[in-house]
Amino acid sequence: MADKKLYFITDSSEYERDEFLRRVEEALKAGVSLIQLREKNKTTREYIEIATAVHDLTKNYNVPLIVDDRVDVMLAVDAEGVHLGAEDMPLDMARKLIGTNKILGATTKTVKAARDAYENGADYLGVGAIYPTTTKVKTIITSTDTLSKICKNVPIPVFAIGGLNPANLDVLNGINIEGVCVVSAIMKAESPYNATLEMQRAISKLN
Ligand code: TZP
Ligand code: MG
Repeated sequence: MADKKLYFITDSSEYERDEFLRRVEEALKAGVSLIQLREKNKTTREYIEIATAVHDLTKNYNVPLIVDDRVDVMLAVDAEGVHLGAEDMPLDMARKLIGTNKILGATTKTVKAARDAYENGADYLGVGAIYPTTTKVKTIITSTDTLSKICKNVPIPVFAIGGLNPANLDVLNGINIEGVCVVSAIMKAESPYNATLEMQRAISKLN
């Protein structure tokens, strides 16, 4: 089976713009498979500005950029996809707006929600939090048992998320995930480049 993917989700809140972009580019250089721009406290104008800058980077590395929460921002910058949760635009409506060529991701925490997301057009799912996380999020822990059941009940790729780092991936062994999403393991690392490589090494050992 192909190596599992590393999906890097950004958080710009602790960094100046240039340092944030430098960190994103380090992760790209080290070879992350996907990037999600996740902004919770920006105006629409600010979100579009940083999305444009990040998209300029991701295009250089041929890495798809997924915009969190905002279909309009994704369309405005012509990013490759959008990621939506239970409080965001309904997936079927988003699919109508973005067309069939864009990537539609969804957060789900139950088998039923996962089935619904798939039926409403999701291309992939994020499932978690697997561990408690310090990244600002309304955290509900999702058991690895639920994660495993979701993988067995939807035919689309499933990514595990939440508190994951190179030292605690063992719980994912034997589960048919497409890959792993991380925020802080890369974003807050002294060297995002080295952290990405470390994470990839750990992921490559999963079976
Ligand atoms: N959704 C579930 S957990 C989470 C999101 C966005 C945050 C994951 O961040 P970290 O820093 O990798 O725990
Ligand atoms: Mg959301």
